Amino acid sequence: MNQNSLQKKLSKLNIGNLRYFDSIGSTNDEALAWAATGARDLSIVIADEQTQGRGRLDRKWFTPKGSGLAFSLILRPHANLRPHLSRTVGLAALSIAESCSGLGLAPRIKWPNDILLNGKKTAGILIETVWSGDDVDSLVIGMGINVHKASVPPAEVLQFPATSLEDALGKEAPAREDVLFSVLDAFIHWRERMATDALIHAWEEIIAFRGEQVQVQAGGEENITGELLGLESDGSLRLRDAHDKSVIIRFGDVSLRPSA
Ligand code: BT5
Repeated sequence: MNQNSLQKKLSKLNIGNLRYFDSIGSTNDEALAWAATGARDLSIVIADEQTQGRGRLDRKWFTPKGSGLAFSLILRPHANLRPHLSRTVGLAALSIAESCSGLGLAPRIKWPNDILLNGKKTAGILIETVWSGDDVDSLVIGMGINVHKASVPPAEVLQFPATSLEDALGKEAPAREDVLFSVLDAFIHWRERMATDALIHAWEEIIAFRGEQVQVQAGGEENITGELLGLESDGSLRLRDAHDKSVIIRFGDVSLRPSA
């Protein structure tokens, strides 16, 4: 993977500019700085290795050399998409999921930002915002995808089991450039439909643990528990609690509720 091979591979897609790094701290940091100085819509920062890759809440994201995909996409939302920006994580998750489906795999989206294969995390998404006063100037959508086996961190550093495309396929994974192409292709397709119900339906259709009892760590002291019903039109999660009441959750980490 290098600047030339990537540019050639992506030349058929309507993207902005591309910056490739052999090694970087975090592609999101580079993309945030670039967005703040006027990067074009759909510009991409991509790296072979990240030394300070980040997840949400400053958790670590591992991207060892030569094995995974780590990139950040800069989104400059048109006025018509601004009311729907809370759907961005679904747009990104669906794009990765569709790329996995295209390989014959059966992905699930663990709300809000994890893509699972065989119940294990294969990809994560981190969205950060560049503000202009009170308005969103641009969004940076960081995506980390485990492609080859070597991209999967050791089990002892993880709270949730992880896998790679190669593990899930049980054979050699496609080249990382090819995976990137199919994710971006799906992203461009779904961005056109970001304001439609179709996006929410497609996202909800592959949501993990639907109809099951889950617990959500949403930042408070107590976990929220209930049956996972589906999504609201803004992408929030809807549960039914033990008192048969609907509970709407905007941020958190979902897991299956351990049986008593
Ligand atoms: C995420 O956060 O899953 C968001 C990951 C986003 C990574 C991309 S890579 C390109 C861009 N540049 C960045 O610096 N970041 C973005 P969260 O849901 O908070 O999950 C983080 C947790 O996932 C960690 O605490 C680990 O337990 C686990 N983890 C770390 N690396 C992993 C990997 N390669 N595969 C699976 N799980 C991993």
